[in-house]
Amino acid sequence: MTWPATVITLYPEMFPGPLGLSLAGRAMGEGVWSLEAVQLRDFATDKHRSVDDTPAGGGPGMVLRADVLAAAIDAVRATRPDAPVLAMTPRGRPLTQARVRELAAGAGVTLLCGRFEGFDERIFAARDVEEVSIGDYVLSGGETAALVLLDACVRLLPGVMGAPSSGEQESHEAGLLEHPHYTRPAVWDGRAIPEVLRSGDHAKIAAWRTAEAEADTRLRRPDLWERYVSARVKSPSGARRENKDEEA
Ligand code: 6GU
Repeated sequence: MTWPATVITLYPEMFPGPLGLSLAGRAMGEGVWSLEAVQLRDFATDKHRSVDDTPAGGGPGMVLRADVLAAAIDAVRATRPDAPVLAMTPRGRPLTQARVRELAAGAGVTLLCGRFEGFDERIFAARDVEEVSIGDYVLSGGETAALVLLDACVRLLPGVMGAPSSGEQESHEAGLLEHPHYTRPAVWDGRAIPEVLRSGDHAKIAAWRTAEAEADTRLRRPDLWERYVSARVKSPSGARRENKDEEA
């Protein structure tokens, strides 16, 4: 079954872009997912095919027209009724690995890419559209954010990642940053690979990796650490390990 992605954009030439290469590109060739870029301008109704207008109340830039956006959304929804519609905007809810997992397990996605100052707010009252941000910085348009979201989803589709289990230990899947990695040579630049990784003791290695992941998360991402610790306290399986943590 193909996971269908549709992107509504003023720059359809930006797609598939990097997603036509590597893992995602191969998966697309195999029919695991599909990508259709739809030109927003095709839904303009006036003779100048305008998609934007000046902001009400004044100010810089231009705003995408709600009527044009609605026509594009309705047209795509007619062919992809089960795919959620997401608008890429720095005003949106921050994208998380949990949401990515849900989207990848669903019926595909329809992504709306903004340019200029943004969308006429009335589109969000008139249509079922989820506003999504990929971080606290401003991009020149939603297209690169759409590529990010699609990359994160596509790699989770069945058969896309080389080893099916390699996703389970990685950063953010368990609410922690992933442990650090090493490979040969055993000594490089006078620096040796941590001895435990050469011990062959798999239980000891697993314990070391968990400890490193926890230490790095606490240091680098106190926000994630806070959530991880409070989730552990609440879950019965984590209660024992939580006591150990309090002693340290
Ligand atoms: Cl989703 N879109 C745009 N235009 N800028 C962003 C963003 C999205 N997320 C962070 N900055």
